[in-house]
Amino acid sequence: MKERLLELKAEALEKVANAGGVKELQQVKVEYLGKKGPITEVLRGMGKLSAEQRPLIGQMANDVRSDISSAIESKQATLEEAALEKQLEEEKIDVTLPGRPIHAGGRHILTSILEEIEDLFIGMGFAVAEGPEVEQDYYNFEALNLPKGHPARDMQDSFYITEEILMRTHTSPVQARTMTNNEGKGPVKIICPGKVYRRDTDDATHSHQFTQVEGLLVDENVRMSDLKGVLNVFAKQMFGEDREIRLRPSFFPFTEPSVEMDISCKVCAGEGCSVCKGTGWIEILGGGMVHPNVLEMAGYDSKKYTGFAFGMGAERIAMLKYGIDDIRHFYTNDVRFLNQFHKA
Ligand code: 2NL
Repeated sequence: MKERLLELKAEALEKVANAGGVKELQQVKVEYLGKKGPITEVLRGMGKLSAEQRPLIGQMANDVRSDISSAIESKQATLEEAALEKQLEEEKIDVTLPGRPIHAGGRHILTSILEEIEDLFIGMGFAVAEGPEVEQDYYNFEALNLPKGHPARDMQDSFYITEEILMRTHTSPVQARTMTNNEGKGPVKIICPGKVYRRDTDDATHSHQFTQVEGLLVDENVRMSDLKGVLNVFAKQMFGEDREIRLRPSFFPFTEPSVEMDISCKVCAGEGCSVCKGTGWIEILGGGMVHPNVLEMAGYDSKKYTGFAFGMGAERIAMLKYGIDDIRHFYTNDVRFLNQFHKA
Protein backbone atom coordinates (compact mmCIF):
# COMPACT_ATOMS: atom_id res chain seq x y z
CA MET A 1 0.00 0.00 0.00
CA LYS A 2 2.82 2.26 0.88
CA GLU A 3 4.42 1.62 -2.52
CA ARG A 4 1.09 2.22 -4.23
CA LEU A 5 0.74 5.62 -2.52
CA LEU A 6 4.30 6.66 -3.42
CA GLU A 7 3.68 5.55 -6.98
CA LEU A 8 0.47 7.56 -7.16
CA LYS A 9 2.23 10.59 -5.72
CA ALA A 10 5.06 10.42 -8.27
CA GLU A 11 2.57 9.92 -11.09
CA ALA A 12 0.42 12.83 -9.99
CA LEU A 13 3.34 15.20 -9.44
CA GLU A 14 4.66 14.41 -12.88
CA LYS A 15 1.29 15.15 -14.46
CA VAL A 16 1.09 18.38 -12.51
CA ALA A 17 4.53 19.36 -13.71
CA ASN A 18 3.60 18.61 -17.29
CA ALA A 19 0.22 20.33 -17.24
CA GLY A 20 0.31 23.02 -19.92
CA GLY A 21 -2.85 24.86 -18.88
CA VAL A 22 -5.31 25.45 -16.05
CA LYS A 23 -7.83 23.09 -17.63
CA GLU A 24 -5.39 20.22 -17.79
CA LEU A 25 -4.39 20.88 -14.18
CA GLN A 26 -8.03 20.74 -13.16
CA GLN A 27 -8.29 17.32 -14.77
CA VAL A 28 -5.30 16.05 -12.77
CA LYS A 29 -6.98 17.32 -9.59
CA VAL A 30 -10.21 15.50 -10.34
CA GLU A 31 -8.34 12.37 -11.37
CA TYR A 32 -6.20 12.04 -8.23
CA LEU A 33 -8.03 13.87 -5.47
CA GLY A 34 -11.63 13.27 -6.55
CA LYS A 35 -14.03 10.93 -4.71
CA LYS A 36 -13.49 8.25 -7.34
CA GLY A 37 -9.73 8.75 -7.40
CA PRO A 38 -7.04 6.13 -6.59
CA ILE A 39 -6.17 7.58 -3.19
CA THR A 40 -9.76 7.27 -2.01
CA GLU A 41 -9.55 3.76 -3.32
CA VAL A 42 -6.46 3.06 -1.15
CA LEU A 43 -8.18 4.52 1.94
CA ARG A 44 -11.19 2.32 1.31
CA GLY A 45 -8.95 -0.78 1.41
CA MET A 46 -7.50 0.16 4.83
CA GLY A 47 -9.99 -2.09 6.64
CA LYS A 48 -7.77 -4.99 5.76
CA LEU A 49 -4.78 -3.51 7.52
CA SER A 50 -3.56 -4.24 11.00
CA ALA A 51 -4.20 -1.79 13.86
CA GLU A 52 -0.54 -0.61 13.84
CA GLN A 53 -0.42 -0.15 10.07
CA ARG A 54 -3.74 1.65 9.74
CA PRO A 55 -2.77 5.06 11.27
CA LEU A 56 0.57 5.02 9.43
CA ILE A 57 -0.98 4.42 6.04
CA GLY A 58 -3.82 6.87 6.87
CA GLN A 59 -1.26 9.52 7.73
CA MET A 60 0.72 8.78 4.63
CA ALA A 61 -2.36 8.93 2.39
CA ASN A 62 -3.23 12.34 3.87
CA ASP A 63 0.33 13.55 3.31
CA VAL A 64 0.26 12.36 -0.30
CA ARG A 65 -3.09 14.14 -0.83
CA SER A 66 -1.83 17.38 0.63
CA ASP A 67 1.46 17.17 -1.32
CA ILE A 68 -0.44 16.70 -4.58
CA SER A 69 -2.90 19.43 -3.61
CA SER A 70 -0.20 22.00 -2.85
CA ALA A 71 1.68 21.06 -6.02
CA ILE A 72 -1.52 21.74 -7.96
CA GLU A 73 -2.05 25.05 -6.19
CA SER A 74 1.44 26.32 -6.85
CA LYS A 75 1.30 25.13 -10.47
CA GLN A 76 -2.04 26.91 -10.82
CA ALA A 77 -0.50 30.16 -9.59
CA THR A 78 2.42 29.78 -11.99
CA LEU A 79 0.09 29.12 -14.91
CA GLU A 80 -2.13 32.10 -14.07
CA GLU A 81 0.84 34.38 -13.76
CA ALA A 82 2.16 33.20 -17.12
CA ALA A 83 -1.25 33.77 -18.73
CA LEU A 84 -1.41 37.32 -17.32
CA GLU A 85 2.15 37.97 -18.45
CA LYS A 86 1.22 36.81 -21.95
CA GLN A 87 -1.91 38.96 -22.03
CA LEU A 88 0.02 42.03 -20.88
CA GLU A 89 2.63 41.39 -23.54
CA GLU A 90 0.00 41.06 -26.27
CA GLU A 91 -2.01 44.08 -25.21
CA LYS A 92 0.92 46.37 -24.78
CA ILE A 93 0.17 49.81 -26.26
CA ASP A 94 2.70 52.18 -27.65
CA VAL A 95 2.04 55.40 -25.80
CA THR A 96 4.52 57.24 -28.00
CA LEU A 97 2.34 56.82 -31.12
CA PRO A 98 0.72 60.10 -32.23
CA GLY A 99 -2.96 60.37 -31.29
CA ARG A 100 -5.75 60.60 -33.84
CA PRO A 101 -6.68 64.25 -34.40
CA ILE A 102 -10.16 65.21 -33.21
CA HIS A 103 -11.86 67.58 -35.61
CA ALA A 104 -13.95 69.76 -33.35
CA GLY A 105 -16.63 71.81 -35.05
CA GLY A 106 -16.87 75.55 -34.67
CA ARG A 107 -19.37 78.32 -35.04
CA HIS A 108 -20.33 79.49 -38.50
CA ILE A 109 -19.01 83.00 -39.09
CA LEU A 110 -22.58 84.28 -39.47
CA THR A 111 -23.52 82.81 -36.09
CA SER A 112 -20.47 84.46 -34.52
CA ILE A 113 -21.19 87.87 -35.99
CA LEU A 114 -24.86 87.64 -34.95
CA GLU A 115 -23.86 86.78 -31.38
CA GLU A 116 -21.41 89.65 -31.38
CA ILE A 117 -24.06 92.11 -32.59
CA GLU A 118 -26.60 90.76 -30.09
CA ASP A 119 -24.16 90.99 -27.16
CA LEU A 120 -23.27 94.54 -28.11
CA PHE A 121 -26.89 95.74 -28.10
CA ILE A 122 -27.76 93.68 -25.01
CA GLY A 123 -24.93 95.67 -23.39
CA MET A 124 -26.88 98.84 -24.20
CA GLY A 125 -30.10 97.50 -22.66
CA PHE A 126 -31.83 96.03 -25.71
CA ALA A 127 -33.72 92.73 -25.54
CA VAL A 128 -33.60 90.19 -28.37
CA ALA A 129 -36.97 89.47 -30.03
CA GLU A 130 -37.75 86.83 -32.65
CA GLY A 131 -40.75 86.02 -34.81
CA PRO A 132 -42.03 83.94 -37.73
CA GLU A 133 -40.23 83.78 -41.08
CA VAL A 134 -43.52 82.96 -42.81
CA GLU A 135 -45.43 86.16 -42.17
CA GLN A 136 -48.77 87.84 -42.79
CA ASP A 137 -48.91 90.59 -45.38
CA TYR A 138 -50.29 92.84 -42.65
CA TYR A 139 -47.22 92.67 -40.38
CA ASN A 140 -44.68 92.55 -43.18
CA PHE A 141 -46.06 95.50 -45.17
CA GLU A 142 -49.33 97.11 -44.04
CA ALA A 143 -48.24 97.81 -40.44
CA LEU A 144 -45.02 99.34 -41.75
CA ASN A 145 -46.65 102.04 -43.79
CA LEU A 146 -46.51 100.02 -46.99
CA PRO A 147 -50.16 99.87 -48.05
CA LYS A 148 -51.35 97.63 -50.88
CA GLY A 149 -50.20 99.05 -54.20
CA HIS A 150 -47.08 100.67 -52.74
CA PRO A 151 -44.21 100.31 -55.25
CA ALA A 152 -41.81 98.96 -52.60
CA ARG A 153 -43.97 95.83 -52.12
CA ASP A 154 -43.97 94.80 -55.71
CA MET A 155 -44.93 91.12 -56.19
CA GLN A 156 -41.63 90.59 -57.95
CA ASP A 157 -39.62 91.41 -54.82
CA SER A 158 -41.17 88.87 -52.45
CA PHE A 159 -41.80 85.14 -52.12
CA TYR A 160 -45.56 84.80 -51.64
CA ILE A 161 -47.14 81.64 -50.21
CA THR A 162 -50.72 82.89 -50.71
CA GLU A 163 -52.04 86.38 -51.43
CA GLU A 164 -51.91 87.20 -47.72
CA ILE A 165 -48.91 85.12 -46.60
CA LEU A 166 -45.28 85.51 -47.64
CA MET A 167 -41.69 84.91 -46.56
CA ARG A 168 -40.82 88.03 -44.55
CA THR A 169 -38.76 90.52 -46.54
CA HIS A 170 -37.29 92.11 -43.38
CA THR A 171 -37.44 91.51 -39.61
CA SER A 172 -39.59 94.64 -39.10
CA PRO A 173 -42.78 92.54 -38.68
CA VAL A 174 -41.27 91.18 -35.42
CA GLN A 175 -41.03 94.77 -34.21
CA ALA A 176 -44.55 95.60 -35.39
CA ARG A 177 -45.82 92.55 -33.47
CA THR A 178 -43.84 93.47 -30.35
CA MET A 179 -45.16 97.04 -30.38
CA THR A 180 -48.72 95.82 -30.92
CA ASN A 181 -48.39 93.38 -28.01
CA ASN A 182 -47.11 96.16 -25.74
CA GLU A 183 -50.50 97.92 -25.96
CA GLY A 184 -49.37 101.49 -26.53
CA LYS A 185 -46.91 101.63 -23.61
CA GLY A 186 -43.23 102.49 -23.50
CA PRO A 187 -40.51 101.58 -23.52
CA VAL A 188 -39.94 99.05 -26.29
CA LYS A 189 -36.24 98.43 -26.70
CA ILE A 190 -35.46 95.44 -28.88
CA ILE A 191 -33.25 94.09 -31.60
CA CYS A 192 -34.61 91.53 -34.05
CA PRO A 193 -32.11 89.23 -35.74
CA GLY A 194 -33.21 86.67 -38.31
CA LYS A 195 -33.44 85.33 -41.84
CA VAL A 196 -35.22 87.41 -44.47
CA TYR A 197 -36.17 86.59 -48.05
CA ARG A 198 -36.28 88.67 -51.22
CA ARG A 199 -36.73 87.71 -54.84
CA ASP A 200 -33.35 88.64 -56.17
CA THR A 201 -30.74 87.20 -58.49
CA ASP A 202 -27.80 86.06 -56.36
CA ASP A 203 -24.44 87.70 -57.05
CA ALA A 204 -21.41 88.82 -55.04
CA THR A 205 -23.42 91.37 -53.04
CA HIS A 206 -27.02 90.09 -53.26
CA SER A 207 -28.59 86.96 -51.81
CA HIS A 208 -32.28 85.96 -52.04
CA GLN A 209 -32.00 84.99 -48.37
CA PHE A 210 -29.87 86.91 -45.92
CA THR A 211 -29.70 87.80 -42.24
CA GLN A 212 -31.03 91.07 -40.96
CA VAL A 213 -30.66 92.68 -37.56
CA GLU A 214 -33.10 95.48 -36.87
CA GLY A 215 -33.32 97.64 -33.77
CA LEU A 216 -36.19 99.61 -32.30
CA LEU A 217 -36.55 102.00 -29.38
CA VAL A 218 -39.97 103.51 -28.66
CA ASP A 219 -40.58 105.73 -25.63
CA GLU A 220 -41.33 109.32 -24.72
CA ASN A 221 -38.75 111.86 -25.90
CA VAL A 222 -36.76 109.57 -28.17
CA ARG A 223 -34.78 111.68 -30.63
CA MET A 224 -32.56 111.29 -33.66
CA SER A 225 -29.55 112.07 -31.46
CA ASP A 226 -30.35 108.92 -29.43
CA LEU A 227 -30.17 106.90 -32.63
CA LYS A 228 -26.88 108.51 -33.55
CA GLY A 229 -25.43 107.84 -30.09
CA VAL A 230 -26.43 104.16 -30.08
CA LEU A 231 -25.15 103.60 -33.62
CA ASN A 232 -21.88 105.37 -32.83
CA VAL A 233 -21.27 102.95 -29.93
CA PHE A 234 -22.17 100.04 -32.21
CA ALA A 235 -19.81 101.15 -35.00
CA LYS A 236 -16.85 101.76 -32.70
CA GLN A 237 -17.26 98.48 -30.78
CA MET A 238 -17.73 96.47 -33.97
CA PHE A 239 -15.09 98.06 -36.19
CA GLY A 240 -12.70 99.87 -33.84
CA GLU A 241 -12.52 102.98 -31.68
CA ASP A 242 -10.71 104.84 -34.45
CA ARG A 243 -13.74 104.67 -36.76
CA GLU A 244 -15.96 107.71 -37.38
CA ILE A 245 -19.61 107.60 -38.40
CA ARG A 246 -21.71 109.96 -40.49
CA LEU A 247 -25.43 110.07 -41.25
CA ARG A 248 -26.78 110.97 -44.68
CA PRO A 249 -30.42 111.70 -45.52
CA SER A 250 -32.25 108.78 -47.11
CA PHE A 251 -35.73 107.34 -47.55
CA PHE A 252 -37.60 104.37 -46.07
CA PRO A 253 -41.39 104.12 -46.04
CA PHE A 254 -41.40 103.22 -42.30
CA THR A 255 -39.13 106.01 -40.99
CA GLU A 256 -39.31 109.77 -41.26
CA PRO A 257 -36.84 111.31 -41.40
CA SER A 258 -34.65 108.47 -42.68
CA VAL A 259 -30.88 108.18 -42.72
CA GLU A 260 -28.11 106.00 -43.97
CA MET A 261 -25.02 105.54 -41.86
CA ASP A 262 -21.45 105.34 -43.15
CA ILE A 263 -18.26 104.45 -41.27
CA SER A 264 -14.90 105.92 -42.17
CA CYS A 265 -12.81 103.68 -44.39
CA LYS A 266 -10.06 101.90 -42.48
CA VAL A 267 -8.10 100.99 -45.57
CA CYS A 268 -7.41 104.60 -46.59
CA ALA A 269 -8.45 106.41 -43.37
CA GLY A 270 -10.67 108.76 -45.33
CA GLU A 271 -8.25 109.47 -48.15
CA GLY A 272 -10.17 107.50 -50.77
CA CYS A 273 -9.45 103.95 -52.07
CA SER A 274 -11.10 101.06 -53.96
CA VAL A 275 -12.86 99.66 -50.85
CA CYS A 276 -14.73 102.96 -50.31
CA LYS A 277 -14.74 103.75 -54.04
CA GLY A 278 -12.74 106.88 -53.46
CA THR A 279 -15.18 108.45 -51.00
CA GLY A 280 -13.44 107.63 -47.70
CA TRP A 281 -16.79 106.29 -46.36
CA ILE A 282 -18.50 102.89 -46.37
CA GLU A 283 -22.28 102.50 -46.02
CA ILE A 284 -23.21 100.01 -43.32
CA LEU A 285 -26.87 100.47 -42.34
CA GLY A 286 -30.12 102.42 -42.61
CA GLY A 287 -32.43 103.86 -40.00
CA GLY A 288 -34.48 106.81 -38.91
CA MET A 289 -37.33 107.99 -36.70
CA VAL A 290 -40.28 105.58 -36.69
CA HIS A 291 -42.99 106.95 -39.00
CA PRO A 292 -46.01 108.23 -37.02
CA ASN A 293 -48.28 105.99 -39.12
CA VAL A 294 -46.31 102.93 -37.95
CA LEU A 295 -46.62 103.99 -34.29
CA GLU A 296 -50.35 104.66 -34.63
CA MET A 297 -51.05 101.33 -36.37
CA ALA A 298 -49.30 99.53 -33.52
CA GLY A 299 -51.50 101.33 -30.99
CA TYR A 300 -49.18 104.17 -29.92
CA ASP A 301 -50.12 107.83 -29.54
CA SER A 302 -47.60 109.40 -31.92
CA LYS A 303 -48.00 112.79 -30.18
CA LYS A 304 -46.71 111.27 -26.94
CA TYR A 305 -44.38 108.55 -28.20
CA THR A 306 -41.52 108.69 -30.65
CA GLY A 307 -39.01 106.07 -31.64
CA PHE A 308 -35.97 105.29 -33.68
CA ALA A 309 -35.34 102.20 -35.77
CA PHE A 310 -32.49 100.86 -37.83
CA GLY A 311 -31.67 97.82 -39.88
CA MET A 312 -28.53 96.14 -41.16
CA GLY A 313 -27.47 93.05 -43.07
CA ALA A 314 -25.36 90.78 -40.84
CA GLU A 315 -23.52 89.39 -43.88
CA ARG A 316 -22.56 92.89 -44.96
CA ILE A 317 -21.20 93.66 -41.46
CA ALA A 318 -19.13 90.46 -41.50
CA MET A 319 -17.91 91.16 -45.06
CA LEU A 320 -16.66 94.60 -44.05
CA LYS A 321 -15.15 93.41 -40.80
CA TYR A 322 -13.29 90.43 -42.29
CA GLY A 323 -12.75 91.56 -45.88
CA ILE A 324 -15.04 88.89 -47.39
CA ASP A 325 -15.63 89.71 -51.05
CA ASP A 326 -18.65 87.54 -51.90
CA ILE A 327 -21.89 87.08 -49.91
CA ARG A 328 -22.31 83.60 -51.43
CA HIS A 329 -19.40 82.35 -49.27
CA PHE A 330 -21.75 82.41 -46.26
CA TYR A 331 -24.05 79.85 -47.87
CA THR A 332 -21.69 77.70 -49.97
CA ASN A 333 -20.13 76.39 -46.75
CA ASP A 334 -16.71 75.56 -48.15
CA VAL A 335 -14.86 74.41 -45.02
CA ARG A 336 -11.69 76.16 -46.21
CA PHE A 337 -13.62 79.41 -45.98
CA LEU A 338 -15.40 78.57 -42.72
CA ASN A 339 -12.27 77.32 -40.90
CA GLN A 340 -10.55 80.67 -41.32
CA PHE A 341 -12.85 82.10 -38.66
CA HIS A 342 -12.27 79.39 -36.06
CA LYS A 343 -10.02 80.37 -33.22
CA ALA A 344 -7.01 78.04 -32.69
C1 2NL B 1 -31.60 98.24 -44.06
C2 2NL B 1 -32.47 99.30 -43.45
C3 2NL B 1 -34.19 99.69 -41.87
C4 2NL B 1 -35.98 99.96 -40.30
C5 2NL B 1 -35.11 99.16 -41.00
C6 2NL B 1 -38.00 99.83 -38.93
C7 2NL B 1 -38.82 98.99 -38.20
C8 2NL B 1 -39.96 99.50 -37.65
C9 2NL B 1 -40.27 100.80 -37.79
C10 2NL B 1 -39.44 101.58 -38.53
CL1 2NL B 1 -40.97 98.48 -36.76
N1 2NL B 1 -38.34 101.12 -39.07
N2 2NL B 1 -36.87 99.33 -39.47
C11 2NL B 1 -35.90 101.32 -40.47
C12 2NL B 1 -35.00 101.86 -41.34
C13 2NL B 1 -34.13 101.05 -42.05
O1 2NL B 1 -33.36 98.81 -42.52
O2 2NL B 1 -30.75 98.55 -44.78
N3 2NL B 1 -31.80 96.98 -43.75
C14 2NL B 1 -31.00 95.91 -44.29
